[in-house]
Amino acid sequence: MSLPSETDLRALAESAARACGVDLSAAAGEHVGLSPINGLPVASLAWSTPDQVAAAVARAATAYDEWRLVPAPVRGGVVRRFGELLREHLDDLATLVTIEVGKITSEARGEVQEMVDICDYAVGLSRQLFGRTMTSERPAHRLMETWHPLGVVGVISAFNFPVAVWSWNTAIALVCGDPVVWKPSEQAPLCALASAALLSRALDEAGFSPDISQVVLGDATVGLTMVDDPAVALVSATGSTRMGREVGPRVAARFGRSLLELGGNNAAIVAPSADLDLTTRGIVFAAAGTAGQRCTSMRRVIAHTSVVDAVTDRVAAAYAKLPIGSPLEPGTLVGPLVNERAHSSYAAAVSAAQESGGELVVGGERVLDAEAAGAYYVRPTVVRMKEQSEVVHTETFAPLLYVMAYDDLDEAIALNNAVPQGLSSSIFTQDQAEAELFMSAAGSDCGIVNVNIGTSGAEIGGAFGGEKETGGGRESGSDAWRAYMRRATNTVNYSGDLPLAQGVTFDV
Ligand code: UN1
Repeated sequence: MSLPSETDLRALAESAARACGVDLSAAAGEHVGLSPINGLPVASLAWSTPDQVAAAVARAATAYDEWRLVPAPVRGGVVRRFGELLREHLDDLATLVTIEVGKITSEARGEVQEMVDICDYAVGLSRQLFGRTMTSERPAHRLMETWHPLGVVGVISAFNFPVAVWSWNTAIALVCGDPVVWKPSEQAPLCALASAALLSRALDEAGFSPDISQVVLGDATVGLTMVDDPAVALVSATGSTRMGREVGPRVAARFGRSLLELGGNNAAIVAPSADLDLTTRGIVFAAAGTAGQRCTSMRRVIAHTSVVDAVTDRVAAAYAKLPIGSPLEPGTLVGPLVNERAHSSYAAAVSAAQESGGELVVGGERVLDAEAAGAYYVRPTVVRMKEQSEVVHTETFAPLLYVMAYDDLDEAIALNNAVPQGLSSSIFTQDQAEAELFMSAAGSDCGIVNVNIGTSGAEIGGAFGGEKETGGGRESGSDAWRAYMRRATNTVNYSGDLPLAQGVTFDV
């Protein structure tokens, strides 16, 4: 299978970006982005200076003064138009996702579909930003809460979902009345400029300020400028636990709000009653899909001793047949790792696993390096572990799956929960009591707990996020919108008298 040339990829990227309305000459600069597909340059763009970041935040703060007063359903109208533009440009954006981060076409299209879906969700939400009314302890009093816009939202997103994660934050933030400043991954500036160009168009058509949605490009220093800016009310950051350890305390130090979506180390328990066909398919998509580069990717299988050999054999057989190669080719299921660093971490983890007693079952090697020395394709890998050693406690962002055995379910749940991360988890079982136990307070400690599906591929309707070193934030559906608003508790007295709460008397 041949990899595309630099000229071909550049031309494809430029035409997709232009179709979305990006002015490439205005964005040009000295920072060269490489496509993971062939390891070659795809675009050279200018990065924002700290002053430009501060200016963008200041403009967003000014825009907030007006945007917060626009009725929420009218704000929803802008998001609805954005969703229409995304539908129209779904293939353009998906092409950019494939070129800049290496996702296979189906997954890249799925990512843009997720943007469309969150827009639909946010439009409905724009008429449902409601608070509660509580019973007051005093006569002729009303106690209620009102939700108001919060302020400027700073979004820091990662390479692996270069557009969807921004859209979850942005669609919700916009209907909540908050302008957004986005610092995308350095790996995916064209994806960001193209998505933001579509949103700018929707804002412009409705006569709203372009400052309601802005993009600042650059590395961590650009993100940290936003993190430290007191005008940024909420910092929503997706990335490594290391990044979150830096961002969380800095935002907290200025009493800002943060929403952190950090590492995962997601396991599936395979019980004796599991349907092994379904289980195998679930494991292979979750562990090898997206070349193991989702924060929800499956990294561990904890299988009952009665089925562990069968599961390992089936997964290994499926892995041996997985088509690896250019994500632009229709049949490919496994694209490249994002860069050389990702490959080094993968190679180091494979060695460490073997050194700690692991047996390499399938994979472990780099492929297509003869064709493109700067592109990092690996064969999805399974290592059978005797125990959950240190390397298994670490998130390696690659298609590397550890398989372990268990005897009783409590032991399996303890293994599931023994890692520092707490994002996603699943159990494959036909036994309802086991499924219920796994979802109960005595079960998985993760933010996502699934039954008979893998760990990845969450729908937008639920709250997305996890516990412990995953950071605790929740984005997307359910009541995650509340993080983007501030709550006011209102007590209204229509009694004509002044009874005090808690029966206090204070006669003057
Ligand atoms: C991520 O990897 O950062 O559940 C987000 C999923 C996707 C989102 C993953 N909907 O796999």
